[in-house]
Amino acid sequence: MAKKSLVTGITGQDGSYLAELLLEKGCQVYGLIRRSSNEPTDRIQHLLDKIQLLDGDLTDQSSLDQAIQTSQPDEVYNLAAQSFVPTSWNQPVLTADVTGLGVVRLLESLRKYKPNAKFYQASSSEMFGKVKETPQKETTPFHPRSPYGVAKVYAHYITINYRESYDLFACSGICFNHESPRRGLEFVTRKITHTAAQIKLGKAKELSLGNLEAARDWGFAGDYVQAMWLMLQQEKPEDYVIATGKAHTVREVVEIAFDEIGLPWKKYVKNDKKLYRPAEVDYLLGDSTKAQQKLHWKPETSFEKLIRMMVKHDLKIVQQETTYPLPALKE
Ligand code: NAP
Ligand code: F7E
Repeated sequence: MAKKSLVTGITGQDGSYLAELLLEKGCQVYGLIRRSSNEPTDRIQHLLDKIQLLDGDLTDQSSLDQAIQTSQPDEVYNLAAQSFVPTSWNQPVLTADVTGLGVVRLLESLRKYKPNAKFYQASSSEMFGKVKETPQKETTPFHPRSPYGVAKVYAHYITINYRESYDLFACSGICFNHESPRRGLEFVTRKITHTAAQIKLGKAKELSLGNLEAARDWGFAGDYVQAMWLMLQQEKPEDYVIATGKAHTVREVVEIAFDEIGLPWKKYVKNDKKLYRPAEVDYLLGDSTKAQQKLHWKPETSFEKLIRMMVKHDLKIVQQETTYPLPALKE
């Protein structure tokens, strides 16, 4: 019988890639979707006839109970979150409620209605924040620098606690930044590749950015969802760092993107102090040795290939005046 998988955050970047992967694996896929006054399914439009969507919100316990009872999942991937770091300073309580408490609500539903389901939590390298060692691995202490990072630390530890208290198969992937042509336009890589494409096609004049020296360990989302799936295929629930092991600055993203469009970046990029954060995460670099050894996972897509792929997609999208890749452009 086909395995049943429930994905929260299925309308997001990772949710769309994970849904594709689970369908390839022969799973019956359920997705949690929250009510919206417009169409939030752009990224999964090409999958809508193959998956089942269930109404629910991480802030609403009864909807989570209902989703678990209806789907009776073998696996639950919790990808839903208020995931944009700057918003977490403007909406700290909402971020704590969704990104932090939402996880304990979902774990409670599982404990009550499907305790033998396997559970994946989307933990984040933002938990390392002001880093205590470089590179960061599973044992590196946390020092989050934003309300988002703090909420993710709670979510991470409550997942461990439910594993230890109730013997749930609950684990976390501590994922470093991962991007794709489906990345939200507000995140820095996509902001750069999309605006560069607009500049190239005469639809924007400049690109405003904050801290160009911040460095991240950037990988491709399509590679990272493979690791999520692998974690739930193991005998034992454990936490894993998922990263490429290479760090690059925002400036390097800009350089590659403008090289791809063949224009000099210094003429178009403006520095805007309003885009700096109250507390910055300066430099993140992950060590995914454990995932490589135990899951036999490794990243396939280089940083440069990723940024060039995103620019190429954005050039097509800007030309067609749409926001997300059309199904034919899926990557
Ligand atoms: P994303 O594109 O921002 O997607 C977030 C998803 O969460 C969307 O489907 C969104 O639904 C949903 N959501 C938001 N609030 C919700 C609520 N109250 N109830 C139910 N669903 C809600 O994020 P992503 O990049 O795919 O990341 C997936 C997960 O990994 C997130 O938990 C993120 O924090 C974490 N993470 C991401 C990265 C990364 O670099 N991408 C790295 C580490 C960890 P709508 O479409 O309706 O807004
Ligand atoms: O910023 C700098 C900014 O917003 C990266 C989320 O998926 O990954 C993501 O969080 C860096 C920061 O991602 C702009 O100051 C400069 O240092 O793309 P970002 P993030 O904050 O690292 C982690 C792992 C997650 O878990 C999160 O959910 O870029 N930066 N200028 C800028 N950033 C933005 N957004 N916009 C700028 O104009």
